[in-house]
Amino acid sequence: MLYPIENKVREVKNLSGIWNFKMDYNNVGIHEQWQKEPLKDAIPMAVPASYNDLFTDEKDKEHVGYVWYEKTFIIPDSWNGKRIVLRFGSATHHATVWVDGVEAAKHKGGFLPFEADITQQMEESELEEHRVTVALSNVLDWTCIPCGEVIHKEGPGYPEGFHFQETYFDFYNYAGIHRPVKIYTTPKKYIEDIVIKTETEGDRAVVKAWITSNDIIDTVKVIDESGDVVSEKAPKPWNDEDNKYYVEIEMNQPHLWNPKAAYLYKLKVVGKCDSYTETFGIRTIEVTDKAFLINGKEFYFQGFGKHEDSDIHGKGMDEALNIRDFNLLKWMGANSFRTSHYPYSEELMRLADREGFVVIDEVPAVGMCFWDGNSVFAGNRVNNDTLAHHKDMLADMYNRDKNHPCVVMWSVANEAATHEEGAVSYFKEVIETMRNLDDTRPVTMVHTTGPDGDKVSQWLDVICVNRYYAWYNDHAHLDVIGLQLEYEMEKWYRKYHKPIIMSEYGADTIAGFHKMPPVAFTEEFQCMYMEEYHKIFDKLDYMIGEHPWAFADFQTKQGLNRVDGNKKGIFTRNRQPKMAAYMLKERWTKRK
Ligand code: GCB
Repeated sequence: MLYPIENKVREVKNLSGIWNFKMDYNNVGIHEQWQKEPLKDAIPMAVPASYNDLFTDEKDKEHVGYVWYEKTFIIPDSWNGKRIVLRFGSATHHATVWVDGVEAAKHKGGFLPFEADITQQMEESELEEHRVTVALSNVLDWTCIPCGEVIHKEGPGYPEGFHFQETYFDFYNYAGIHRPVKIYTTPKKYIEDIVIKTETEGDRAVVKAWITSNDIIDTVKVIDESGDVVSEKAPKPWNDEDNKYYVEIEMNQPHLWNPKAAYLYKLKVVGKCDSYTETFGIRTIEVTDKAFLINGKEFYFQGFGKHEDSDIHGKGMDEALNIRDFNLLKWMGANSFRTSHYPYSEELMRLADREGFVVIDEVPAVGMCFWDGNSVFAGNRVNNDTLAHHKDMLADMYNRDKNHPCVVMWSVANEAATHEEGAVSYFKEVIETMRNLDDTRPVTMVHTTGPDGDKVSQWLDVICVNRYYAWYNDHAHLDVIGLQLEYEMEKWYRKYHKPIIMSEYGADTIAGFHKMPPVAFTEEFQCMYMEEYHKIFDKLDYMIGEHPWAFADFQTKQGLNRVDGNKKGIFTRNRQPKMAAYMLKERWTKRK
Protein backbone atom coordinates (compact mmCIF):
# COMPACT_ATOMS: atom_id res chain seq x y z
CA MET A 1 0.00 0.00 0.00
CA LEU A 2 1.46 3.34 -1.03
CA TYR A 3 1.75 6.28 1.35
CA PRO A 4 -0.44 9.21 0.27
CA ILE A 5 1.70 11.88 -1.37
CA GLU A 6 1.04 15.12 -3.18
CA ASN A 7 2.30 15.88 -6.65
CA LYS A 8 0.95 17.58 -9.76
CA VAL A 9 -1.76 14.96 -10.22
CA ARG A 10 -2.43 13.85 -6.63
CA GLU A 11 -3.77 15.86 -3.71
CA VAL A 12 -3.99 15.09 0.00
CA LYS A 13 -6.41 16.50 2.57
CA ASN A 14 -5.50 15.80 6.18
CA LEU A 15 -8.50 15.33 8.48
CA SER A 16 -6.42 15.54 11.67
CA GLY A 17 -7.83 17.94 14.25
CA ILE A 18 -10.94 18.01 16.37
CA TRP A 19 -13.56 15.34 15.65
CA ASN A 20 -16.93 14.66 17.29
CA PHE A 21 -16.80 11.80 19.74
CA LYS A 22 -19.25 9.72 21.68
CA MET A 23 -18.82 6.94 24.22
CA ASP A 24 -21.03 3.95 23.51
CA TYR A 25 -21.31 2.94 27.17
CA ASN A 26 -23.84 0.18 26.51
CA ASN A 27 -22.45 -0.83 23.12
CA VAL A 28 -25.76 -0.23 21.40
CA GLY A 29 -24.62 2.13 18.61
CA ILE A 30 -24.14 -0.53 15.97
CA HIS A 31 -27.61 -1.94 16.65
CA GLU A 32 -29.18 1.53 16.74
CA GLN A 33 -27.27 2.57 13.61
CA TRP A 34 -25.80 5.76 15.01
CA GLN A 35 -24.04 6.30 11.69
CA LYS A 36 -27.36 7.22 10.03
CA GLU A 37 -27.52 10.64 11.71
CA PRO A 38 -24.96 13.08 13.04
CA LEU A 39 -23.88 11.85 16.50
CA LYS A 40 -26.10 13.21 19.27
CA ASP A 41 -24.52 14.79 22.36
CA ALA A 42 -21.05 14.42 20.90
CA ILE A 43 -18.02 15.88 22.63
CA PRO A 44 -14.81 17.15 21.03
CA MET A 45 -11.93 14.70 20.53
CA ALA A 46 -8.42 15.07 19.14
CA VAL A 47 -7.25 13.02 16.16
CA PRO A 48 -4.67 11.55 16.10
CA ALA A 49 -4.58 10.59 19.78
CA SER A 50 -5.60 7.89 22.20
CA TYR A 51 -8.80 8.99 23.87
CA ASN A 52 -8.09 7.29 27.21
CA ASP A 53 -5.87 9.83 28.95
CA LEU A 54 -7.87 12.81 27.76
CA PHE A 55 -10.69 11.91 30.14
CA THR A 56 -10.96 12.69 33.82
CA ASP A 57 -13.27 9.81 34.64
CA GLU A 58 -12.15 6.19 34.96
CA LYS A 59 -15.40 4.99 33.42
CA ASP A 60 -14.45 6.68 30.15
CA LYS A 61 -10.79 5.80 30.28
CA GLU A 62 -11.40 2.10 30.93
CA HIS A 63 -14.53 1.67 28.80
CA VAL A 64 -14.61 -1.73 27.09
CA GLY A 65 -16.23 -1.73 23.67
CA TYR A 66 -17.24 0.88 21.14
CA VAL A 67 -16.56 4.57 20.89
CA TRP A 68 -17.72 6.68 17.97
CA TYR A 69 -15.90 9.35 15.98
CA GLU A 70 -17.32 11.70 13.39
CA LYS A 71 -16.05 14.48 11.17
CA THR A 72 -17.45 16.45 8.26
CA PHE A 73 -15.46 17.13 5.14
CA ILE A 74 -15.84 18.85 1.79
CA ILE A 75 -14.89 17.52 -1.60
CA PRO A 76 -13.84 20.51 -3.71
CA ASP A 77 -15.23 20.82 -7.26
CA SER A 78 -11.68 20.73 -8.53
CA TRP A 79 -11.64 17.02 -7.55
CA ASN A 80 -14.33 16.16 -10.12
CA GLY A 81 -13.16 13.33 -12.33
CA LYS A 82 -10.57 12.14 -9.82
CA ARG A 83 -10.39 8.95 -7.82
CA ILE A 84 -11.00 9.75 -4.15
CA VAL A 85 -9.70 7.59 -1.31
CA LEU A 86 -10.29 7.84 2.43
CA ARG A 87 -7.33 6.47 4.38
CA PHE A 88 -6.68 5.73 8.05
CA GLY A 89 -3.05 5.44 9.20
CA SER A 90 -4.40 3.26 11.99
CA ALA A 91 -7.47 2.91 14.19
CA THR A 92 -7.02 0.86 17.34
CA HIS A 93 -8.21 -1.86 17.29
CA HIS A 94 -11.22 -2.58 15.08
CA ALA A 95 -13.10 -0.06 13.00
CA THR A 96 -16.17 0.25 10.84
CA VAL A 97 -16.24 3.40 8.73
CA TRP A 98 -19.28 4.97 7.09
CA VAL A 99 -19.46 7.94 4.76
CA ASP A 100 -22.83 9.72 4.87
CA GLY A 101 -24.19 6.64 6.63
CA VAL A 102 -23.01 4.18 3.96
CA GLU A 103 -20.42 1.60 4.97
CA ALA A 104 -17.07 2.37 3.36
CA ALA A 105 -14.60 0.14 5.22
CA LYS A 106 -14.29 -2.43 7.96
CA HIS A 107 -10.89 -3.15 9.44
CA LYS A 108 -9.54 -5.48 12.10
CA GLY A 109 -6.15 -4.70 13.66
CA GLY A 110 -5.04 -1.54 15.37
CA PHE A 111 -1.59 -0.75 14.03
CA LEU A 112 -1.74 -0.76 10.24
CA PRO A 113 -3.38 1.42 7.61
CA PHE A 114 -6.54 0.77 5.64
CA GLU A 115 -8.43 2.72 3.03
CA ALA A 116 -11.69 2.97 1.13
CA ASP A 117 -12.27 4.14 -2.43
CA ILE A 118 -15.20 6.55 -2.12
CA THR A 119 -15.12 7.91 -5.68
CA GLN A 120 -18.44 6.56 -6.85
CA GLN A 121 -20.25 7.62 -3.73
CA MET A 122 -18.84 11.13 -3.98
CA GLU A 123 -19.80 11.35 -7.65
CA GLU A 124 -23.36 10.26 -6.99
CA SER A 125 -23.88 12.39 -3.91
CA GLU A 126 -25.51 15.79 -4.09
CA LEU A 127 -24.47 16.77 -0.57
CA GLU A 128 -22.35 19.87 -0.10
CA GLU A 129 -20.77 18.49 3.02
CA HIS A 130 -20.02 14.86 3.85
CA ARG A 131 -19.79 13.03 7.14
CA VAL A 132 -17.38 10.27 8.05
CA THR A 133 -18.43 8.17 11.05
CA VAL A 134 -16.24 5.59 12.73
CA ALA A 135 -17.30 2.95 15.24
CA LEU A 136 -14.15 1.84 16.99
CA SER A 137 -13.81 -1.11 19.33
CA ASN A 138 -10.93 -1.68 21.73
CA VAL A 139 -11.95 -5.26 22.49
CA LEU A 140 -9.25 -7.89 22.13
CA ASP A 141 -10.10 -11.57 22.01
CA TRP A 142 -8.49 -14.77 20.75
CA THR A 143 -9.34 -14.10 17.11
CA CYS A 144 -6.96 -11.17 16.76
CA ILE A 145 -3.45 -10.00 17.57
CA PRO A 146 -2.67 -8.85 20.13
CA CYS A 147 -4.85 -11.45 21.82
CA GLY A 148 -6.93 -10.66 24.88
CA GLU A 149 -10.10 -11.62 26.68
CA VAL A 150 -12.97 -9.72 28.24
CA ILE A 151 -13.39 -11.12 31.74
CA HIS A 152 -16.79 -11.09 33.44
CA LYS A 153 -17.08 -11.85 37.13
CA GLU A 154 -20.17 -12.28 39.19
CA GLY A 155 -21.09 -13.25 42.73
CA PRO A 156 -21.43 -11.64 46.09
CA GLY A 157 -18.06 -9.89 45.87
CA TYR A 158 -18.68 -8.19 42.53
CA PRO A 159 -20.94 -5.36 41.45
CA GLU A 160 -23.50 -6.23 38.80
CA GLY A 161 -22.07 -6.40 35.29
CA PHE A 162 -18.47 -6.37 36.54
CA HIS A 163 -16.12 -6.89 33.60
CA PHE A 164 -12.82 -5.67 32.22
CA GLN A 165 -10.53 -6.16 29.25
CA GLU A 166 -7.76 -8.59 30.12
CA THR A 167 -4.56 -8.27 28.13
CA TYR A 168 -1.49 -10.47 28.24
CA PHE A 169 1.00 -7.82 27.28
CA ASP A 170 2.77 -5.15 29.28
CA PHE A 171 1.52 -1.89 27.78
CA TYR A 172 -1.67 0.02 28.30
CA ASN A 173 -4.40 -0.93 25.85
CA TYR A 174 -4.70 2.57 24.42
CA ALA A 175 -7.39 3.05 21.80
CA GLY A 176 -8.49 5.70 19.39
CA ILE A 177 -7.69 7.00 15.94
CA HIS A 178 -3.97 6.91 16.54
CA ARG A 179 -2.61 8.05 13.20
CA PRO A 180 -3.64 10.64 10.62
CA VAL A 181 -6.82 10.26 8.58
CA LYS A 182 -6.41 11.52 5.04
CA ILE A 183 -8.44 11.86 1.90
CA TYR A 184 -6.31 11.71 -1.19
CA THR A 185 -6.91 11.80 -4.89
CA THR A 186 -5.35 10.03 -7.82
CA PRO A 187 -6.32 10.16 -11.47
CA LYS A 188 -8.94 7.54 -12.38
CA LYS A 189 -6.20 5.58 -14.09
CA TYR A 190 -3.71 5.23 -11.28
CA ILE A 191 -0.59 3.59 -9.92
CA GLU A 192 -1.69 1.19 -7.23
CA ASP A 193 1.54 -0.24 -5.89
CA ILE A 194 5.30 -0.29 -6.39
CA VAL A 195 7.67 -2.94 -5.04
CA ILE A 196 11.33 -2.01 -5.16
CA LYS A 197 14.20 -4.44 -4.66
CA THR A 198 17.86 -3.68 -5.13
CA GLU A 199 20.88 -5.86 -5.77
CA THR A 200 24.52 -4.86 -5.78
CA GLU A 201 27.62 -6.37 -7.32
CA GLY A 202 30.94 -4.65 -6.90
CA ASP A 203 30.36 -0.99 -7.62
CA ARG A 204 27.19 -1.60 -9.61
CA ALA A 205 23.58 -1.93 -8.52
CA VAL A 206 20.40 -3.10 -10.13
CA VAL A 207 17.15 -1.53 -9.05
CA LYS A 208 14.15 -3.74 -9.80
CA ALA A 209 10.64 -2.37 -9.61
CA TRP A 210 7.32 -4.14 -9.97
CA ILE A 211 4.50 -1.71 -10.62
CA THR A 212 0.78 -2.41 -10.37
CA SER A 213 -1.13 0.17 -12.36
CA ASN A 214 -4.19 0.47 -14.58
CA ASP A 215 -2.59 3.58 -16.00
CA ILE A 216 -0.15 2.95 -18.84
CA ILE A 217 3.35 3.48 -17.49
CA ASP A 218 5.67 5.42 -19.79
CA THR A 219 8.85 5.65 -17.82
CA VAL A 220 10.60 5.09 -14.52
CA LYS A 221 13.29 7.47 -13.31
CA VAL A 222 15.85 7.12 -10.56
CA ILE A 223 16.62 10.47 -8.97
CA ASP A 224 19.51 11.09 -6.58
CA GLU A 225 19.59 13.33 -3.51
CA SER A 226 20.67 16.35 -5.51
CA GLY A 227 17.60 15.98 -7.72
CA ASP A 228 19.44 14.68 -10.79
CA VAL A 229 17.92 11.90 -12.84
CA VAL A 230 20.65 9.29 -12.78
CA SER A 231 18.83 6.75 -14.88
CA GLU A 232 15.58 6.35 -16.75
CA LYS A 233 13.90 3.42 -18.46
CA ALA A 234 10.56 2.35 -19.88
CA PRO A 235 9.12 -0.63 -17.99
CA LYS A 236 7.83 -3.78 -19.70
CA PRO A 237 4.59 -5.60 -19.05
CA TRP A 238 5.27 -8.17 -16.36
CA ASN A 239 4.31 -11.81 -17.04
CA ASP A 240 1.73 -10.63 -19.60
CA GLU A 241 -0.50 -9.75 -16.70
CA ASP A 242 -2.84 -6.80 -17.02
CA ASN A 243 -1.88 -3.82 -14.90
CA LYS A 244 1.62 -5.12 -14.08
CA TYR A 245 4.90 -3.62 -15.16
CA TYR A 246 8.48 -4.48 -14.46
CA VAL A 247 11.68 -2.56 -14.88
CA GLU A 248 15.34 -3.17 -14.11
CA ILE A 249 17.59 -0.17 -13.87
CA GLU A 250 21.35 -0.51 -13.70
CA MET A 251 23.40 1.98 -11.75
CA ASN A 252 27.12 2.55 -11.57
CA GLN A 253 28.78 3.46 -8.31
CA PRO A 254 25.55 3.97 -6.39
CA HIS A 255 25.50 5.70 -3.03
CA LEU A 256 24.63 3.11 -0.43
CA TRP A 257 22.12 3.50 2.37
CA ASN A 258 24.25 2.91 5.46
CA PRO A 259 23.29 2.88 9.14
CA LYS A 260 23.52 6.46 10.44
CA ALA A 261 24.62 7.57 6.97
CA ALA A 262 21.47 7.22 4.94
CA TYR A 263 21.35 7.93 1.25
CA LEU A 264 17.90 7.98 -0.27
CA TYR A 265 17.07 7.75 -3.94
CA LYS A 266 13.70 8.43 -5.46
CA LEU A 267 11.99 6.18 -7.94
CA LYS A 268 9.60 8.25 -10.00
CA VAL A 269 7.01 6.25 -11.90
CA VAL A 270 5.42 8.29 -14.68
CA GLY A 271 2.24 7.10 -16.31
CA LYS A 272 0.00 8.61 -18.96
CA CYS A 273 -2.25 10.09 -16.24
CA ASP A 274 -0.72 9.35 -12.85
CA SER A 275 2.71 9.57 -11.33
CA TYR A 276 4.12 8.48 -7.97
CA THR A 277 7.52 9.00 -6.38
CA GLU A 278 8.70 6.38 -3.91
CA THR A 279 11.81 6.72 -1.77
CA PHE A 280 14.25 3.83 -1.55
CA GLY A 281 17.78 3.01 -0.49
CA ILE A 282 20.39 0.66 -1.85
CA ARG A 283 21.84 -1.68 0.74
CA THR A 284 22.49 -5.36 1.20
CA ILE A 285 21.78 -7.62 4.15
CA GLU A 286 23.39 -10.94 4.89
CA VAL A 287 23.25 -13.18 7.92
CA THR A 288 25.97 -15.72 8.71
CA ASP A 289 26.16 -18.05 11.70
CA LYS A 290 27.76 -15.30 13.76
CA ALA A 291 27.15 -11.99 12.07
CA PHE A 292 24.65 -9.58 10.58
CA LEU A 293 26.12 -7.75 7.62
CA ILE A 294 24.82 -4.54 6.13
CA ASN A 295 26.60 -3.66 2.90
CA GLY A 296 29.10 -6.39 3.66
CA LYS A 297 30.10 -4.87 7.01
CA GLU A 298 29.36 -6.47 10.36
CA PHE A 299 26.57 -4.59 12.06
CA TYR A 300 26.10 -4.59 15.84
CA PHE A 301 22.59 -3.57 16.90
CA GLN A 302 22.79 -1.01 19.68
CA GLY A 303 19.53 0.67 20.48
CA PHE A 304 16.24 -0.15 22.08
CA GLY A 305 12.92 -1.76 22.20
CA LYS A 306 10.55 1.22 22.26
CA HIS A 307 6.90 2.04 22.50
CA GLU A 308 4.66 4.58 20.86
CA ASP A 309 3.67 6.07 24.19
CA SER A 310 3.60 9.45 25.84
CA ASP A 311 1.75 11.48 28.42
CA ILE A 312 -1.70 12.73 27.34
CA HIS A 313 -1.31 11.52 23.71
CA GLY A 314 -1.06 7.84 24.67
CA LYS A 315 -0.28 6.07 21.40
CA GLY A 316 -1.33 8.99 19.23
CA MET A 317 1.21 9.79 16.55
CA ASP A 318 3.26 12.78 17.60
CA GLU A 319 5.86 14.17 15.19
CA ALA A 320 7.54 16.26 17.89
CA LEU A 321 7.98 13.18 20.06
CA ASN A 322 9.42 11.25 17.13
CA ILE A 323 12.00 13.97 16.49
CA ARG A 324 12.91 14.15 20.19
CA ASP A 325 13.32 10.36 20.33
CA PHE A 326 15.54 10.29 17.28
CA ASN A 327 17.67 13.14 18.64
CA LEU A 328 18.14 11.21 21.88
CA LEU A 329 19.04 8.06 19.96
CA LYS A 330 21.61 9.99 17.95
CA TRP A 331 23.00 11.71 21.04
CA MET A 332 23.76 8.39 22.69
CA GLY A 333 25.16 6.62 19.66
CA ALA A 334 22.23 4.24 19.15
CA ASN A 335 21.90 2.85 15.64
CA SER A 336 18.73 0.77 15.75
CA PHE A 337 15.41 -0.04 17.39
CA ARG A 338 12.70 -2.68 17.32
CA THR A 339 9.09 -1.63 16.80
CA SER A 340 8.12 -3.54 19.93
CA HIS A 341 5.34 -4.69 19.92
CA TYR A 342 3.52 -3.49 16.78
CA PRO A 343 4.37 -1.61 13.58
CA TYR A 344 4.96 2.08 14.32
CA SER A 345 3.55 4.96 12.30
CA GLU A 346 4.49 5.44 8.66
CA GLU A 347 5.71 8.91 9.54
CA LEU A 348 8.23 7.43 11.99
CA MET A 349 9.40 4.84 9.48
CA ARG A 350 10.01 7.54 6.88
CA LEU A 351 12.06 9.45 9.43
CA ALA A 352 14.08 6.32 10.24
CA ASP A 353 14.88 5.90 6.51
CA ARG A 354 16.14 9.44 6.42
CA GLU A 355 18.11 9.37 9.67
CA GLY A 356 19.65 5.98 8.92
CA PHE A 357 18.20 4.07 11.88
CA VAL A 358 18.10 0.32 11.44
CA VAL A 359 14.71 -1.11 12.29
CA ILE A 360 13.47 -4.56 13.28
CA ASP A 361 9.82 -4.35 12.25
CA GLU A 362 7.50 -6.30 14.53
CA VAL A 363 3.93 -7.44 13.91
CA PRO A 364 1.48 -6.99 16.84
CA ALA A 365 1.73 -10.64 17.95
CA VAL A 366 2.45 -10.04 21.61
CA GLY A 367 1.07 -11.81 24.64
CA MET A 368 0.83 -15.35 23.28
CA CYS A 369 2.29 -16.81 26.42
CA PHE A 370 0.91 -17.40 29.89
CA TRP A 371 3.27 -17.16 32.81
CA ASP A 372 1.22 -19.46 35.04
CA GLY A 373 1.87 -22.58 32.96
CA ASN A 374 -1.50 -22.53 31.18
CA SER A 375 -1.46 -23.33 27.49
CA VAL A 376 -2.02 -20.75 24.77
CA PHE A 377 -1.82 -22.96 21.71
CA ALA A 378 -3.91 -25.87 23.01
CA GLY A 379 -7.59 -25.67 23.81
CA ASN A 380 -9.82 -22.77 22.89
CA ARG A 381 -7.37 -19.87 22.93
CA VAL A 382 -5.17 -19.38 19.84
CA ASN A 383 -7.20 -20.81 16.97
CA ASN A 384 -7.46 -20.76 13.17
CA ASP A 385 -8.91 -17.25 13.20
CA THR A 386 -5.91 -16.01 15.21
CA LEU A 387 -3.57 -17.58 12.69
CA ALA A 388 -5.50 -16.11 9.74
CA HIS A 389 -5.41 -12.65 11.32
CA HIS A 390 -1.72 -13.00 12.21
CA LYS A 391 -1.01 -13.81 8.55
CA ASP A 392 -3.12 -10.87 7.39
CA MET A 393 -1.16 -8.55 9.66
CA LEU A 394 2.14 -9.88 8.29
CA ALA A 395 0.90 -9.14 4.78
CA ASP A 396 -0.30 -5.66 5.75
CA MET A 397 2.99 -4.90 7.51
CA TYR A 398 4.96 -6.10 4.49
CA ASN A 399 2.77 -4.19 2.04
CA ARG A 400 3.18 -1.00 4.02
CA ASP A 401 6.89 -1.24 4.86
CA LYS A 402 8.44 -3.26 2.01
CA ASN A 403 10.28 -0.33 0.40
CA HIS A 404 11.81 1.09 3.58
CA PRO A 405 15.58 0.65 3.60
CA CYS A 406 15.51 1.11 7.38
CA VAL A 407 13.70 -2.22 7.79
CA VAL A 408 16.42 -4.89 7.86
CA MET A 409 14.52 -7.72 9.53
CA TRP A 410 10.95 -8.80 10.30
CA SER A 411 9.91 -9.97 13.75
CA VAL A 412 6.88 -12.26 13.58
CA ALA A 413 6.09 -12.26 17.32
CA ASN A 414 7.21 -11.19 20.77
CA GLU A 415 7.42 -13.79 23.53
CA ALA A 416 5.14 -16.56 22.31
CA ALA A 417 4.98 -19.91 24.09
CA THR A 418 7.30 -21.60 21.60
CA HIS A 419 7.81 -24.50 23.97
CA GLU A 420 4.24 -25.67 23.37
CA GLU A 421 3.60 -28.40 20.82
CA GLY A 422 0.83 -26.32 19.26
CA ALA A 423 3.24 -23.48 18.56
CA VAL A 424 5.24 -25.59 16.14
CA SER A 425 2.81 -25.79 13.23
CA TYR A 426 1.50 -22.32 14.03
CA PHE A 427 4.87 -20.60 13.76
CA LYS A 428 6.09 -22.76 10.91
CA GLU A 429 3.20 -21.32 8.93
CA VAL A 430 3.71 -17.78 10.23
CA ILE A 431 7.41 -17.78 9.36
CA GLU A 432 6.77 -19.35 5.95
CA THR A 433 4.17 -16.66 5.27
CA MET A 434 6.69 -13.95 6.06
CA ARG A 435 9.30 -15.54 3.82
CA ASN A 436 6.85 -15.91 0.96
CA LEU A 437 5.99 -12.25 1.25
CA ASP A 438 9.62 -11.08 1.28
CA ASP A 439 12.66 -12.91 -0.01
CA THR A 440 15.01 -9.99 0.73
CA ARG A 441 14.97 -9.71 4.52
CA PRO A 442 15.79 -12.12 7.34
CA VAL A 443 13.12 -13.19 9.79
CA THR A 444 13.34 -13.32 13.56
CA MET A 445 11.06 -13.77 16.51
CA VAL A 446 11.61 -12.53 20.03
CA HIS A 447 11.79 -15.22 22.68
CA THR A 448 10.97 -15.65 26.30
CA THR A 449 11.12 -19.45 26.11
CA GLY A 450 14.65 -20.73 26.70
CA PRO A 451 16.80 -22.85 24.39
CA ASP A 452 15.77 -26.16 26.00
CA GLY A 453 12.09 -25.59 25.42
CA ASP A 454 12.08 -23.63 22.17
CA LYS A 455 10.72 -25.59 19.22
CA VAL A 456 10.65 -23.05 16.38
CA SER A 457 14.00 -21.27 16.00
CA GLN A 458 15.23 -23.68 13.35
CA TRP A 459 13.15 -21.62 10.89
CA LEU A 460 14.55 -18.24 11.96
CA ASP A 461 17.65 -16.40 10.73
CA VAL A 462 18.49 -14.54 13.91
CA ILE A 463 17.55 -15.40 17.48
CA CYS A 464 16.27 -12.59 19.66
CA VAL A 465 16.06 -13.21 23.39
CA ASN A 466 14.47 -11.11 26.16
CA ARG A 467 16.02 -11.76 29.57
CA TYR A 468 15.63 -10.31 33.02
CA TYR A 469 18.11 -12.24 35.17
CA ALA A 470 18.31 -10.80 38.65
CA TRP A 471 15.04 -8.99 38.14
CA TYR A 472 12.06 -11.31 37.89
CA ASN A 473 14.17 -14.20 39.27
CA ASP A 474 16.98 -13.95 41.84
CA HIS A 475 15.82 -10.40 42.27
CA ALA A 476 18.63 -7.87 42.80
CA HIS A 477 21.42 -10.49 42.89
CA LEU A 478 23.61 -8.90 40.27
CA ASP A 479 26.25 -11.58 40.69
CA VAL A 480 24.08 -14.21 38.97
CA ILE A 481 23.68 -12.26 35.73
CA GLY A 482 26.99 -13.07 34.07
CA LEU A 483 26.83 -16.77 34.90
CA GLN A 484 23.21 -17.26 33.87
CA LEU A 485 23.53 -15.18 30.73
CA GLU A 486 26.63 -16.89 29.41
CA TYR A 487 25.27 -20.34 30.23
CA GLU A 488 22.05 -19.67 28.35
CA MET A 489 23.60 -17.95 25.33
CA GLU A 490 26.04 -20.83 24.87
CA LYS A 491 23.11 -23.22 24.88
CA TRP A 492 21.22 -21.21 22.25
CA TYR A 493 24.28 -21.03 20.08
CA ARG A 494 25.15 -24.70 20.38
CA LYS A 495 21.56 -25.63 19.50
CA TYR A 496 21.04 -23.39 16.45
CA HIS A 497 24.36 -21.85 15.36
CA LYS A 498 22.68 -18.55 14.63
CA PRO A 499 23.57 -15.02 15.73
CA ILE A 500 21.79 -13.70 18.82
CA ILE A 501 20.46 -10.29 19.77
CA MET A 502 19.60 -9.55 23.38
CA SER A 503 16.37 -7.83 22.45
CA GLU A 504 15.36 -6.87 26.01
CA TYR A 505 17.15 -6.64 29.35
CA GLY A 506 16.60 -4.07 32.06
CA ALA A 507 15.51 -3.11 35.53
CA ASP A 508 12.71 -0.81 36.68
CA THR A 509 14.24 2.45 37.82
CA ILE A 510 12.61 5.45 39.41
CA ALA A 511 14.23 8.64 38.12
CA GLY A 512 15.78 10.45 41.06
CA PHE A 513 16.15 7.38 43.32
CA HIS A 514 19.73 6.95 44.57
CA LYS A 515 21.27 4.78 47.23
CA MET A 516 24.75 3.68 48.31
CA PRO A 517 25.26 0.78 48.10
CA PRO A 518 22.77 0.63 45.22
CA VAL A 519 19.47 -1.21 45.56
CA ALA A 520 16.89 -2.19 42.98
CA PHE A 521 14.92 0.73 41.50
CA THR A 522 17.78 3.21 41.90
CA GLU A 523 19.56 4.80 38.98
CA GLU A 524 22.89 3.30 40.10
CA PHE A 525 21.39 -0.17 40.12
CA GLN A 526 20.09 0.19 36.56
CA CYS A 527 23.62 1.02 35.36
CA MET A 528 25.25 -1.81 37.28
CA TYR A 529 22.58 -4.21 36.10
CA MET A 530 23.26 -3.50 32.45
CA GLU A 531 27.02 -3.50 32.89
CA GLU A 532 26.83 -7.13 34.01
CA TYR A 533 25.16 -8.01 30.74
CA HIS A 534 27.64 -6.01 28.70
CA LYS A 535 30.62 -7.96 30.05
CA ILE A 536 29.16 -11.14 28.55
CA PHE A 537 28.01 -9.54 25.29
CA ASP A 538 31.59 -8.37 24.75
CA LYS A 539 32.87 -11.89 25.29
CA LEU A 540 30.58 -13.87 22.96
CA ASP A 541 31.29 -13.36 19.26
CA TYR A 542 27.86 -14.54 18.09
CA MET A 543 26.08 -11.79 20.06
CA ILE A 544 25.20 -9.25 17.40
CA GLY A 545 23.25 -6.73 19.37
CA GLU A 546 21.95 -5.24 22.58
CA HIS A 547 18.59 -3.51 22.93
CA PRO A 548 18.04 -2.55 26.57
CA TRP A 549 14.41 -2.44 27.65
CA ALA A 550 13.11 0.12 27.23
CA PHE A 551 13.89 3.40 25.53
CA ALA A 552 11.53 5.33 27.79
CA ASP A 553 9.19 4.62 30.71
CA PHE A 554 5.72 3.78 29.45
CA GLN A 555 2.16 3.26 30.59
CA THR A 556 0.89 -0.21 31.41
CA LYS A 557 -2.25 -1.60 32.95
CA GLN A 558 -2.26 -1.48 36.75
CA GLY A 559 -0.47 -4.33 38.46
CA LEU A 560 1.49 -5.26 41.55
CA ASN A 561 4.76 -4.85 39.66
CA ARG A 562 3.85 -1.56 38.05
CA VAL A 563 3.85 1.75 39.93
CA ASP A 564 2.02 3.86 37.34
CA GLY A 565 3.65 2.06 34.43
CA ASN A 566 6.82 0.28 33.45
CA LYS A 567 9.88 2.14 34.67
CA LYS A 568 12.60 0.28 32.81
CA GLY A 569 13.11 3.30 30.57
CA ILE A 570 16.58 4.67 30.02
CA PHE A 571 14.66 7.91 29.67
CA THR A 572 11.64 9.00 31.64
CA ARG A 573 8.28 9.03 29.93
CA ASN A 574 8.92 12.72 29.41
CA ARG A 575 12.15 11.87 27.52
CA GLN A 576 14.65 13.07 30.13
CA PRO A 577 17.73 10.93 30.85
CA LYS A 578 18.32 8.62 33.78
CA MET A 579 21.95 7.91 34.73
CA ALA A 580 21.96 4.84 32.48
CA ALA A 581 21.57 7.04 29.41
CA TYR A 582 25.05 8.46 30.06
CA MET A 583 26.47 5.01 30.71
CA LEU A 584 25.10 3.71 27.42
CA LYS A 585 26.23 6.83 25.58
CA GLU A 586 29.76 6.23 26.86
CA ARG A 587 29.65 2.60 25.69
CA TRP A 588 27.93 3.11 22.36
CA THR A 589 29.75 6.18 21.14
CA LYS A 590 33.10 4.44 21.80
CA ARG A 591 32.11 1.26 20.00
CA LYS A 592 32.29 1.49 16.24
C1 GCB B 1 9.04 -8.42 28.33
C2 GCB B 1 8.09 -7.88 27.34
C3 GCB B 1 7.86 -6.39 27.49
C4 GCB B 1 7.74 -6.05 28.97
C5 GCB B 1 9.03 -6.44 29.68
C6 GCB B 1 9.02 -6.15 31.18
O1 GCB B 1 9.64 -9.44 28.17
O2 GCB B 1 8.45 -8.17 26.01
O3 GCB B 1 6.70 -6.04 26.80
O4 GCB B 1 7.46 -4.70 29.17
O5 GCB B 1 9.24 -7.80 29.51
O6 GCB B 1 9.42 -5.07 31.58
O7 GCB B 1 8.61 -7.02 31.92
